[in-house]
Amino acid sequence: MSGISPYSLSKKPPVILVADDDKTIRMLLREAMEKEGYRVVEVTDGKQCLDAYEAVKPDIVLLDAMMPVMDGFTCCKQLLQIARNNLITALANLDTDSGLGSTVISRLWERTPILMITSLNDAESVDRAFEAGATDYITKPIHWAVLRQRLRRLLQQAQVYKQLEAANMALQHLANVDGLTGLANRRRFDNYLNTQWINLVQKDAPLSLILCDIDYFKFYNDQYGHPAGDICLQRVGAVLSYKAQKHQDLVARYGGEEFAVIMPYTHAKGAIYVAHAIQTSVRDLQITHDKSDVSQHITLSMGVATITPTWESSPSDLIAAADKALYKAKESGRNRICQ
Ligand code: GH3
Ligand code: MG
Ligand code: MG
Ligand code: MG
Repeated sequence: MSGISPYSLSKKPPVILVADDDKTIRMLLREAMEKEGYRVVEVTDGKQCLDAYEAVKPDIVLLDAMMPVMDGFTCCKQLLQIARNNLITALANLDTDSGLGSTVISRLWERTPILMITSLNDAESVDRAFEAGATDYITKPIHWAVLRQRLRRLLQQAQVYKQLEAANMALQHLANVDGLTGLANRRRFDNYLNTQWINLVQKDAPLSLILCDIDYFKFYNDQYGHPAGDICLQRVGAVLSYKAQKHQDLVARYGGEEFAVIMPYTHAKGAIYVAHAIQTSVRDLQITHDKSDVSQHITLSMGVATITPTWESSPSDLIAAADKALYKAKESGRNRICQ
C-alpha cells in the first residue's frame, strides 16, 4: 500500500534525520520516507548527527547503533542532552515561576523522538538503547510497513506534545498578564517579587519598588467615560514599560489605576531617576484631565522604596514602605515622587 502521502499537499513536510553508515540502507530509507511525503536529511555517523540536529531541527531522528566516530547509543544520549538544554534555556526566559513542573520538563524533549534502527537484536542492546533515551527501537532487516506505521505514530505523538506545550504557554500568558494593559498582573507581580527577593538575599544586592497611582482617576472616568479611562490606563502602562527598560525590571498593573515597577539590583538613586523619567513621559502624553486638582492633565503620584533583602525581612516590608511613600505623595499634594 502506498496511496497519496498525507503530507504531499502540506507546505512543511516533517523532516527525518537519518544517521547510518550504510549507504544502501540510507538510500532505501530515503526512498521509503520520501514516499510518505517526508523530507530526509542523511548523515553517516553520530557526530554528524549531533551537528545536523542543531542545524536541521528534525521532527524525528532515525539512528543506527553501530557507526564510526560516534555510535548510536552515545549519540542518542547527547541528542537528549541538547534537547533538554534547549528546553531549559527556553524556560529560563519564562522565569522560574512559569508553572511548568519538572515532570513536564523531563518529558517535553520527546517532541523530537529518536527511533533506533539496528541489526543488534539482543536484549542488552535493546536495554542500552532505551536507557540512552531512545523513543522506540526496530531491528534490521527493516520491516517497512512496521517502520512506516511507527513513524506515523511517533509524529502524531510529537505533534500532541507540541500542541500541549503551546497550550501551556498560552495558559501561562493568560495567568500572568493583565488583559487591559498587557502588563504583568498582580499574580505575576507577587511571584516575581518573591523570586527576586530570594535571589537578592543571596546576592546581597538592593531591590527597589515604585508604586504609581493615577491622580483623581475617578473624576477622569466620570468626566470622559470608562472606555476613555481604559485607554488612559493603556497609555500610562505603555510609558511605564518603556521607561523601566532594564532586563530584570518588571512593570505590573498592581490594582485598578495603580502600577508597580520592581527593579532588582537598583539603588534608591536609580529608582528615583526612573520615577522622574516616568513622571516626565506621562506629563508629555498630555492627556487632558479637566477635573484634576493638580494639573489639567493626567498625573501620577509615586512612592519609591529600596531595601536590601534579608531572610529576616520580607517582600511585604518593601511594599509597605513604597505604599507609605505613595500615601505621603498623595497627602502632600499629588503629582509628585516621595521616598
Ligand atoms: P487619587 O488621586 O486619590 O488616587 O484619586 P482617584 O480618583 O484616582 O482614586 P480612587 O481610588 O478613588 O479611584 C480610582 C478609580 O480608578 C476608580 C475606578 O473606577 C478607576 N478604575 C479602576 N480600574 C479601572 C479600569 O480598569 N478602567 C477604568 N476606566 N477605570 C478604572
Ligand atoms: Mg551501522
Ligand atoms: Mg488608587
Ligand atoms: Mg488614583
